[in-house]
Amino acid sequence: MRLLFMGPPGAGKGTQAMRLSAELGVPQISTGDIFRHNVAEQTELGQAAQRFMDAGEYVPDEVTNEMVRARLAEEDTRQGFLLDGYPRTVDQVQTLDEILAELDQELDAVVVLSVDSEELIARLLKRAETSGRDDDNEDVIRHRQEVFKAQTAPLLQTYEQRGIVVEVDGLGDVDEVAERIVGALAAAGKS
Ligand code: B4P
Repeated sequence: MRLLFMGPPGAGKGTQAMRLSAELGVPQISTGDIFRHNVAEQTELGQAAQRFMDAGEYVPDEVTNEMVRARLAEEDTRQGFLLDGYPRTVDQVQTLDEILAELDQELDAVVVLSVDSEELIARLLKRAETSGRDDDNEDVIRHRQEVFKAQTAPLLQTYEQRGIVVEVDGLGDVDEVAERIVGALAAAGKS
């Protein structure tokens, strides 16, 4: 199974991708988590990413694409993967297409989680109480929503045209949303 998880910040991508990857036995590849790990370890990649993340901006495509290319070349992705938070720009969509063509692989589905924006902001403000993330403060949270609307939401059309989008209502408790995702994938003949 090769899946993408897309949706605005706070929609539950990371939360749901972690659960589903354990169920399917394929790795979850979260670009946000990889960046945060590198920031914590103060690697060169982390230094390149940090100021963009702190400002709620996307890390430049060339940095992000190179990181994903290297990750998808690893052996554990042969049987499938779940990409969480990538691609987020037109350039990243093109690069992912190239990477998958080189690997002779295709995406099975793009899971899109939809949640209204006030709920998204409330969730991220709640997470801010404990996360310690520099991008979990109200101004940056609102900016991240704008960046998503401008740069990432339009990409959904590309995948819709390919007929692989599975849209799921992300409102409700985590178990409920997880059940909906499994049900929607099955209904689309993707499991
Ligand atoms: P991410 O780590 O992807 O952060 P995010 O969009 O905020 O989503 P996240 O996965 O954390 O939140 P989730 O919706 O699961 O990106 C962070 C930054 O990294 C970006 O701003 C950018 O700078 C950089 N970056 C990452 N990928 C990039 C790329 N491809 N290109 C360029 N830059 C990139 O959950 C949010 C909260 O909601 C959690 O607290 C969770 O517990 C809660 N929640 C989840 N489901 C819920 C539910 N059903 N009910 C209530 N709460 C719920």
